[in-house]
Amino acid sequence: MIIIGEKINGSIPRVKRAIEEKDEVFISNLAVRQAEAGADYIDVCAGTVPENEVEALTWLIKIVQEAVEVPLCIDSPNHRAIESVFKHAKAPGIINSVSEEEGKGEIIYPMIQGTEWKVIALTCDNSGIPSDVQGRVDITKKIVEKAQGYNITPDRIYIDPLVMALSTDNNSFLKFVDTLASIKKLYPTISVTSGLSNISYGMPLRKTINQSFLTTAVYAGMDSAIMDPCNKEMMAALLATKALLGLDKYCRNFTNAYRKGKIGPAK
Ligand code: THG
Repeated sequence: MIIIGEKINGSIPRVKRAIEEKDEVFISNLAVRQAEAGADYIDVCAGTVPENEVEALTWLIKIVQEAVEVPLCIDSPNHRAIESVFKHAKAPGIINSVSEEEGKGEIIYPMIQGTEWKVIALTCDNSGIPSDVQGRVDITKKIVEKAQGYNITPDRIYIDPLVMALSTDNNSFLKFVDTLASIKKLYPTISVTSGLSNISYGMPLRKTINQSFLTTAVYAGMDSAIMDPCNKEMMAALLATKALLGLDKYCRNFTNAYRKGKIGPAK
């Protein structure tokens, strides 16, 4: 299970302020805490500031790399911004994200061709996000074919099937699981990832729903999540699920995480 730590995101008010005030200590603490909690990648997202997104992302990348060895996940809806900051990354990480929207792949894929960078690909195109399973599978095929043209193999691709809110589509999760199964049948070495919070939009007890989404999606074969690794209850649920699935010999990982205080009930 690959954990992408989500906490350095300019859409979170406290992080937005830290970016505006160039608060290095605050950002570097977020990086260290997520690395210690078990993040495999540290997501960096400047958030809602298109005018100075490149400047903000460049600064975030610098601070995170000074603080931790964990590789970056460079998060922007703007492929031109990703292209501008890419040179500042010292080690291969993940580009978040590409999609079948016009022109994106043509910038992102050549940039990571011949490197060890991985890429998150969203199942959307210029017409938006298909609500049905087949539409998402069709976009995945186009993504894999286009990436193949730049020698980027499926094992470097994380598909994000963009789970919809359960409150607006009651079959949202079931469609996610179907999409995941179809994609993996077609491309056994591909990975599937997702953010956890879209599923619970518009509902009460969002964290409970997010946690149920995480554990059932892992059972269904999800390989990665963009999540808060410092949320000890969420991490406990994740490690418990791995143990239940026979992926934790003698439950050692679970027990050690508990002893080290990394997992536990909500405080
Ligand atoms: N897919 C991809 N990238 C993404 C998303 C996705 N990037 C952005 C977003 N979705 C994932 N990132 C966040 C970051 C923060 C929060 C939610 C999603 C958030 N954080 C709360 C906070 O820090 O205050 C609380 C988190 C918690 O305790 O669990 O809400 O879907 N490819």
